[in-house]
Amino acid sequence: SCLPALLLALAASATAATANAGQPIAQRFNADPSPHYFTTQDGTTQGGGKFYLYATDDASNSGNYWDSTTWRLYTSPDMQTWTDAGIPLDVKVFKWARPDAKAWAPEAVQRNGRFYFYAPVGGDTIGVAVSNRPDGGFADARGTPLVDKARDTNAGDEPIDPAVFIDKDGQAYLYFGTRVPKVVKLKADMVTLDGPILDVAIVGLPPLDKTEKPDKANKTGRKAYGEAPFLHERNGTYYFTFSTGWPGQIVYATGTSPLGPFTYRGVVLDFLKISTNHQAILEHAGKSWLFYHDSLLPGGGSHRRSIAIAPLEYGVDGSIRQVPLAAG
Ligand code: FUB
Repeated sequence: SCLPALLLALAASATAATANAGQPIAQRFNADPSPHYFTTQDGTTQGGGKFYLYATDDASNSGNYWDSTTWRLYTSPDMQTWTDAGIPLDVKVFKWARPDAKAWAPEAVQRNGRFYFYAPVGGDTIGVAVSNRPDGGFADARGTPLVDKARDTNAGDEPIDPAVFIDKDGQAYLYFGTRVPKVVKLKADMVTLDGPILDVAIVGLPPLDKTEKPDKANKTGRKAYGEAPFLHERNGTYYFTFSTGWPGQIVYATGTSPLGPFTYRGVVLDFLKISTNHQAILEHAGKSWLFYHDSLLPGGGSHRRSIAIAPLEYGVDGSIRQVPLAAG
């Protein structure tokens, strides 16, 4: 049987990724990870799979602000070695965008034999582009924003940080927003909103502890939603993770529906030494991984971030164990 060899290979890959836990995955500044395992490169049913990691490109910003206008892609066969696959697209793909519109935290989805790229453009819109391949060839899927602060009721002050979750029944949900988390259903075409934009309710947020520095706008005395919404499901429980602000912890809340409400459960990742925190969770081959950004590359900082990966573990009650930060 090839099972022992397979188990050994799985154990070796888990050990290697664990050994690198929290360390930058590349020598280039990048942030806001959107990691995926796509089953093929070309969207057909042929061929093997690969990991794709889409990112905000901090290496091409001014160093003073998140003002890059291109996104960055990394690929990996095993999550240990990552290859810089260049620019999958830039904001110019969206003709309606201002040419200097900032390219912030991206999202990507493989569905319908195609690849969809969800792009916060300029802080007030989210665009969606589509391609037959994950690494390029993206074209604007609509010719108009998917979400537009000026057009859509309840889009909130800042429709950024898109994250898509597809439930077992095939229903897709788009999460986004700063300060107030938003959710809206997507039609099966993945490029059309299906119904109203709703606020995501998070209950049971705990009081700030004495050492916490709340966001200036947060007058509640409690932890609050800041940005970076992300939804994943495990054993029938829906986990909503997010950053609590600027600076922020990554925390999680759970519920019984992708629409919420979600009940606060605890901290996944503590404050970093930089202003933003932004996570994604990837489940693959029975293991879970936390992707986030930190500032551990030489010259790192709030606008010079680097993506890191760490194993994510659960207690028997479904609680997430807090991930230790790597020294640096
Ligand atoms: O990268 C620009 C912004 O910083 C993202 O949209 C936020 O999530 C924060 O990480």
